[in-house]
Amino acid sequence: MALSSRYDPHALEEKWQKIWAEKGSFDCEVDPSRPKYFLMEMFPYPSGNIHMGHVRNYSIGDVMARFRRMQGYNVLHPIGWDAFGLPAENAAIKHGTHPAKWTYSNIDNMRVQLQRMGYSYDWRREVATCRPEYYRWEQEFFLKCLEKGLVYRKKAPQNWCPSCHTVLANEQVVDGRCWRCDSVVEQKDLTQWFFRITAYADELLADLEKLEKGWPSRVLTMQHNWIGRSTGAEIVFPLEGREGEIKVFSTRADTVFGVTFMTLAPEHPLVESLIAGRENEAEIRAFIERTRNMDRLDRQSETLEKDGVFTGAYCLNPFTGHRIPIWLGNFVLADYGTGAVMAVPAHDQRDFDFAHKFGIDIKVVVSPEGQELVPSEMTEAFVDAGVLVNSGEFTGMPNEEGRAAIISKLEEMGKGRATVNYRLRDWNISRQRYWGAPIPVVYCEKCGVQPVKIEDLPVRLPLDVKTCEDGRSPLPDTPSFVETVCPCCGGPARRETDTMDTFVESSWYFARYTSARKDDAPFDMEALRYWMPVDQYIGGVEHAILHLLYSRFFTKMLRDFGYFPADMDEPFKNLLTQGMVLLGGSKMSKSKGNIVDPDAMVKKYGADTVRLFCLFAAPPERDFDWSDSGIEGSYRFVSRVWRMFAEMQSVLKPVLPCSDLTPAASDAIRALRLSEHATVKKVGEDIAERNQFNTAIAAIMELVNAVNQYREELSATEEGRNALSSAMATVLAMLFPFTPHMCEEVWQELGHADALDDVSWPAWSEEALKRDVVTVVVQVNGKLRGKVEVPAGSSREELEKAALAERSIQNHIAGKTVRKVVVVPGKLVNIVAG
Ligand code: ANZ
Ligand code: ZN
Repeated sequence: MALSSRYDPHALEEKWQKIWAEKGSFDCEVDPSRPKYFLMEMFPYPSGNIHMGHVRNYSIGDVMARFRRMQGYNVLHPIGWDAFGLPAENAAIKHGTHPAKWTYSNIDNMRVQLQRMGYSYDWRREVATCRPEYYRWEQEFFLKCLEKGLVYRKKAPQNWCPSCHTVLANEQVVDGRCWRCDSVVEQKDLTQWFFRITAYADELLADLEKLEKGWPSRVLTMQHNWIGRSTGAEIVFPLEGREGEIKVFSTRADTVFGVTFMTLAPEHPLVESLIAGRENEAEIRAFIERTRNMDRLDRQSETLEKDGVFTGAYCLNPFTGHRIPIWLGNFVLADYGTGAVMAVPAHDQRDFDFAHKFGIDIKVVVSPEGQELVPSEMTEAFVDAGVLVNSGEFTGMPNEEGRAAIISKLEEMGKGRATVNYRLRDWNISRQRYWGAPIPVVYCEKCGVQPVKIEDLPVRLPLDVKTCEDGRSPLPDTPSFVETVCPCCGGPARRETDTMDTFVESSWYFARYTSARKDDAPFDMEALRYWMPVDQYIGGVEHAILHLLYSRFFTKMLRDFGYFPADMDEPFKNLLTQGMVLLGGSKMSKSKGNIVDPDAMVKKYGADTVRLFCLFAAPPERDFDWSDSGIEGSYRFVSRVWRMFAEMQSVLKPVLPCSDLTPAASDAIRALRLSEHATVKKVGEDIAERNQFNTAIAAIMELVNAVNQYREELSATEEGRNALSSAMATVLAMLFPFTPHMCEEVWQELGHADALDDVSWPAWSEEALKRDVVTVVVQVNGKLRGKVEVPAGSSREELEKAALAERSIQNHIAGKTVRKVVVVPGKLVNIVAG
């Protein structure tokens, strides 16, 4: 058969997709005799259609997966569906259908779309998190957590989204707004379930070090700051004239002699008893109301207008016994440290601003070396290091040293201790919505909160409910779900009707891929040992904190429960965060109407071209603008390669890539072979070491040009035809991860018995990369001053560099300025210097 001269992607793409599926080309099994490579992209939310962001994400992943497979790795490349969640519920309500129906039909549609892209997934491992076979295990993990005290119930002010009718984790509040719908988030007192992620704060922080080689540094920084470990001391201030004390957390125990007031968060538990019966009680209460309704982030902001009110009560400095007025302040967070701050206006800018506004004393206790600070002349707090002054027995010490001494003394006095604080909060996982995994507990009037028995899992989410117009969960009004019996006393009990945050499902799905169909346990230990950790994870940087932190937490927790191997500390060895696909410089979105539909593009150009363009347009981490001329260009390139094969088919033999290694008979053969091997080396390194798919493609394009350049000359001889055949086979092999369908078709048409799918990544040879050496003379101002040996064919830049680096030449130009360098390639370099 002959290749038709016109490239027509559609029939051939479908043909190869079918062949791969029938062959099970991408199915994999545990095989200890082979090295493994576990590669995955963040799984999609089944919104209904794939968008260009997905296509880019999965195309990057597919190139890496196919490349590793060609390198001989046993590759696990799975896909699944992040299928629970609010958007499904909202969309189903809007379209008058059931979230389950909506979700499953979207999955069916998107599965076809992904298959049409030719991605090399092991579809047998597909997971959908809304299936009871999946979330059953999550309920088991929850029960395990309950047993170990790693999940607990707590009543606390929560972020409440009035439009989504549910609480949000702190991570889901962005600039005071709901991450989903952008509504302003309110504070509401609710009893909720929390995962004790803070129990792992130290390990989550320390293990970031293990990820330094494989994760982008900005993601590591974000996680670092999110955990926010800070070392300091807890210091006790007794109340004046009554029982009780105020504990503060301070990173600056060295400034304890400079405390001139105390600031409590309005939510602090002592507040009620401090203000009851004061003459300005009403004013104080108004302030409390005002502040409680403020956004949490605003309260932390540096530019916040400081506000506060004096309670009328006093506490005592543990060292001096001085009376310290107790204020309430809007900048003190209730849930950080102890919710109380010892205020040192001389050395903390917020306290300084506050003291100024309310006319409170300023007392200097740290002084810059050899200088005296006068409070009335200070325009801002002095926050640098210095020497302690006005600090009793500690006066004269450098402040850092003084801090340690003061903490020791506090411990001795029983008035404090060294402590560590974290910015990280426990993870609230209760959601007051329907479309999620039920939390497996029941409430019994006699026995209280009772875990569902493990053998009674899964607690199935009932599907025969009608979702409410306003988004309220129908579960509390579904007696068949709610009414149950207590696992402890057998009496009547009510089920928990909150469901779990969907981030719980995505915190362990990667591991489930290793044993997706196992039904008697969540994971197969042998499979976990072989496949984990994920060697390469690819997804959007918007998940830098939430999903990645939760997944790291789950990995450590499941390890400690014995579900994961004892040495499995981190789930994702390498992380690539891909940029966005924009249109006209802005994010594609339905509401803006600037969507490029992948289906339409595939219909027009074929999947290979779409894949190629997504990878060629930019390095993967950068955003890029979708452009019609760009995808046209990619289509032209694929067509050109096709046409070249069609035209050269009669001279090409079905040989393997990099197979022509007989002594070169001509310069042209040598040059083409050099190009071929150098390209293999570069492309391999670009993909494996640098994730630079765009430059890899550019290098392949250059090799195609080189073939074109020598094609006529080499077609004339047997040796020449061997060289051409090898170079063209190499082009196909290297393009295969990018445009697999076209490459398979051509490969087959060239007469190969084996599919390209079974061919190894080409191996370049050192021998072929050797270039002949030529001698070039070097002149300085027209006089012969030396010679350099350089590889034949060196560029002007290479020659200039070699000439200037030559010892004898350096002597001649020492002390002079090089004004110009004239290069005659292969012959001469003249340096003009004076
Ligand atoms: C006295 C002091 C003097 C402080 C000084 C700082 C400078 P990081 O590093 O973020 O941990 N603080 C403690 N709890 C707080 C809360 N709930 N809301 C607002 N601020 C709080 O910051 C710790 C410092 O933040 C603590 O050290 C405390 O002020 C304040 F010259 O104590 B410091
Ligand atoms: Zn009971």
